[in-house]
This record gives sequence, C-alpha cells and structure tokens, in this order.
Amino acid sequence: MRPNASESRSSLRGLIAATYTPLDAQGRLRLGGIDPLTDHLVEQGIEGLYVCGSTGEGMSLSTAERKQIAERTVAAAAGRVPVIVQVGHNCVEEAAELAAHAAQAGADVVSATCPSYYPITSPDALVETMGRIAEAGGSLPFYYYHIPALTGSAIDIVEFLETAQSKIANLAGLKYTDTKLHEFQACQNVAGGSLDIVFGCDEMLLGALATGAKGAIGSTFNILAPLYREVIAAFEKSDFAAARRAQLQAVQIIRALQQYPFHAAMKQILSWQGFDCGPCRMPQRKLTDAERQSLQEVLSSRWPALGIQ
Ligand code: MN9
Repeated sequence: MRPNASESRSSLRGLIAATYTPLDAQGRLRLGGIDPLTDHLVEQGIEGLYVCGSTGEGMSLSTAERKQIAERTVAAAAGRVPVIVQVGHNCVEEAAELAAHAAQAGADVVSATCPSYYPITSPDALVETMGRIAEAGGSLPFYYYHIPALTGSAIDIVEFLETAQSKIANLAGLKYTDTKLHEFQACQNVAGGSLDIVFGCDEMLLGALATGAKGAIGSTFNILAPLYREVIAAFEKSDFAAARRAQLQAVQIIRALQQYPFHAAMKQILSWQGFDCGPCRMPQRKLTDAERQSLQEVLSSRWPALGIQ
C-alpha cells in the first residue's frame, strides 16, 4: 500500500551541493574536513547536501567509510539542511545496508544508482532492485540516481518511473543527471507531476529551469553557489539575458575545469579556498604539479571572483 503523499513524498528545493569527500595526502578519509566544508556550504546558501555520489567518490569508498561520512555529515549539518545519502553499490545488499544505516544515522533522504557490472536490462528489474534498497531505508524518501553516462543503464527512465511510482512506496523522485531536457520534462509529468525530479547537470541549469526544475544537485555548487543563484533569480524575474550571462560563466568555468581531471581540480579549488579536500582516490588521478600551476594561473586570471591567487 502506498502511504499518502505527504508521508511518502518529499521535495528537494534550490541548490543542493554534491559534496566532496575530504581525504589526506595518502588518500585516507579525513572526517574532520567535513565540518568546515559543511558550514561554508550552508553559509553560501546551499539548501541540501548529497553525500557519497559521483562527486563524493562514493563508489571508491568502503561501506565502513561511507557510513562514517553519512554520520559525520548529518552531525555537521545539524538539521540546517537536509542530508541525502547516496548508497548505490554493485552489491545490492551492501546498498540496502547503507540505506538502513542512513535512516538510523538521521539522514533525510536515501538515493541510489543502479548496479552496473551486470547491466539491468528491463524497467521491471530496475524497479525490483531499487525497491529492495528503498525499502531498507524505511520511511526515508528515496530518489533513484539516474546517471546513464556512468552506470551505462539503457533503461527508459520515464517507463521506470511509471512503474516504480506505484510499486516503491517511498519513491520520492529522481536525481536526473543527463542532458535530455525533453526527457527530464517528461519525468516531471509522471504520476500527475507528484514526483520530485531534481536536475544534476550544472552546465544546463538554466535549460532545466525552463522545463520546470525546482531543485538541482551539483558538484560545482560547492564553489559557484552565488553565480547559480544569479541564474535562478534572473530566471524568476524573466530576465533571460541576465540568466544566460550568469549561466554562460558557469559553462565556461566548467569547460576550463574539464581540461583537467575534473573532480581533482574541484577538490584543489576548495583546498585553495581553505577547505582542504586532498586528492581524489584511484581510479581518478591526482593533478600533476604542472596541472596545479596551470589551473591556478587560468583561474586567477580569468575568474578572480573565485579568490584563487
Ligand atoms: O551529478 C555531477 N556529475 C558528475 C552531478 O560528477 C558526474 C555534476 O554536478 C557535474 O559534475 C557537473 C559538471 O559537469 O555538471
């Protein structure tokens, strides 16, 4: 039986940071780095924290480490903003264990990618797999994390939602990380528009707003929240020229960062801003000294507002 809408559905609104996982130089977890980064993000107006996703290297962390990160982030957020824990794993039972842990640890929302080593070949199989994980999260709202470029999933996401919305009692919505705005729009229309479809491609935020996005989860919100707020504010005033100008800056910064190992470059920027995040873990590689120097030169000359000297 489906619980009534107010119990089972949630809504994530505004800019939600996909958080980075602070590591030390040897790549060990540095939990102490979570507290200052969380305070900083909340001060920047971030309205939620999405932990252990693609940005947070969830797939490169052990289950024990992921639990520690969830606990520490819930404590650091201290109820100021919702904490969403990404629990996707190739072993569905590990994912379920992480979902149960997230609920116990006081997280607000559970989210999961699909297993990807053995590809899921039908919407029904995806519903069953996500149902198992969502159920383990108890009464917490569940958001499927749709990121086909990384999982390789070829499932029609609208079809998945149409089936899942009546079968997964606590399904609240999706984190939609793809670039098909028409599909994103179709997802928002499933079940009479009662699901919450959160957008996950920072460089297309403006386009997503035009198709109805109310919330977005992204890596670059860690460093550019004020700029994205400009995009949203201008859009809400129907000042589309200003919205495009602000969005274009984000596009150009992201294009510059994509010349480097992307998340390693993002972690370096946060470290320069005083929030030491360390390097990325294998299989993502570290920046070389030459890359670090060129990144610093590019950012300080082209985007002084980032505060990189
Ligand atoms: O899901 C992030 N996706 C990945 C969120 O990291 C794969 C995005 O925020 C991107 O990092 C961002 C830049 O391409 O859009």
